[in-house]
Amino acid sequence: MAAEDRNHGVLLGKYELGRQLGHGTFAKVYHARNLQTGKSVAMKMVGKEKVIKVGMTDQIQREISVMKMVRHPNIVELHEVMASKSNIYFAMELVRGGELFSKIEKGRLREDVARSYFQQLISAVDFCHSRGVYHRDLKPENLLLDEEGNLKVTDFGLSAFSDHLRQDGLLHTTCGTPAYVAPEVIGKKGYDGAKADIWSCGVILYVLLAGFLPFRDENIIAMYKKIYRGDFKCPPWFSSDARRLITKLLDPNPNSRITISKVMESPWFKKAAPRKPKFLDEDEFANLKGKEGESLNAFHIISLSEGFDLSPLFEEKKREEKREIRFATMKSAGAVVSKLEEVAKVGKFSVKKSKDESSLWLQGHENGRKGRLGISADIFAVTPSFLVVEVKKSSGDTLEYNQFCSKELRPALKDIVWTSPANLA
Ligand code: ISQ
Repeated sequence: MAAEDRNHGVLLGKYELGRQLGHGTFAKVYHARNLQTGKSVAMKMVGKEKVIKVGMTDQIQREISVMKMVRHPNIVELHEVMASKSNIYFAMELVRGGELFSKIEKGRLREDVARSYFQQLISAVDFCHSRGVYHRDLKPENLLLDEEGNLKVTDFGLSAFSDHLRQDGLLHTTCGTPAYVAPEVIGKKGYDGAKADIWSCGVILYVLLAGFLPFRDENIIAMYKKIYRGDFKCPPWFSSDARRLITKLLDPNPNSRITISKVMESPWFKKAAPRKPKFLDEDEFANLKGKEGESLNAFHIISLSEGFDLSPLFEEKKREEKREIRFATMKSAGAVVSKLEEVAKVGKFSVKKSKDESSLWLQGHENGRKGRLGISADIFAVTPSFLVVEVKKSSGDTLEYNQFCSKELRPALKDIVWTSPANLA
């Protein structure tokens, strides 16, 4: 960091600089705090002398100004760009979940998980391309995760400061390989930024699904040759839809390479996400337990749930008093949803689901004593394989609700309710 830009650790009179978050060959990223707003940012610093691509083209300048104006949930926001005599500074949204690729270090991703990240990546890329902004250097380091696990692409429109192509005409990459770079980008001055981004998305998708790169060779020249020829093989675990899509993305001819809109229409991309249960956050844990301040673990939840003690399911007296059914299950969220849908069909209820399918609303078709009966069900994941389901009356008559519970719901739930081994003994 150039000393003249700082005064008592305060950058350009505005940002208090903190620890370094990361660095590439040409850029360093620091944690920084805006002293006027108190907000934390990620401050990317690029030494001017290192940016050999001097005389930024109008195109790049325009792209940077576009990036300062746009917002997208999967794009790291660019708050402002500043410059001193020797450095350029980019104040960006701080993303706290680390790099996506740290997940792959632990092994390849399941196809549905990879799809979710790829859909977010394509959404970000499509958004920028539609505004005339290209990345040109999509690679693992540019794919971050926020605290909720959402993908955030960084450095869109900042290709003038990217590591791979400099004015000396040589290819520079952070890890010394051109692994993510489209064949037409290597050694060529003019190329279509949109097409190059789509290629890189193809490499990224391959890596997510395989856990390794599509073009691998210890010899860098041999690797270039593979990239030029589009010479790769899909591992046997790739589905045929995934293979088809990757083959279209990794087409070495940019003119015949698939377009973003066609990617979005592809069967692999469009496949619906599996049903995802809610994970309990701290407040929900506290609410479920009903006692603030007391720590709650899986055993508390189990003991709270009716699954632990099946008597509420069968004892007439308790059943009538209770308006809420809570049970534990080791079945998948999908199996719970299917079971509830089945019960709804028998009881002539219509069903609405939240987008993530962790909540269901059942509504009776007929007007009862107090209007239509409404029932809500929420699925919570205590662990990925251990769920707690809460079923409650949301509208209508309690007696009608209790009758529905005893005649239809409870008998149907018997198949999926988890019973503690202690209860079975
Ligand atoms: C935002 N948050 C954390 C790290 C980052 C690295 C590079 C660019 C933006 C970032």
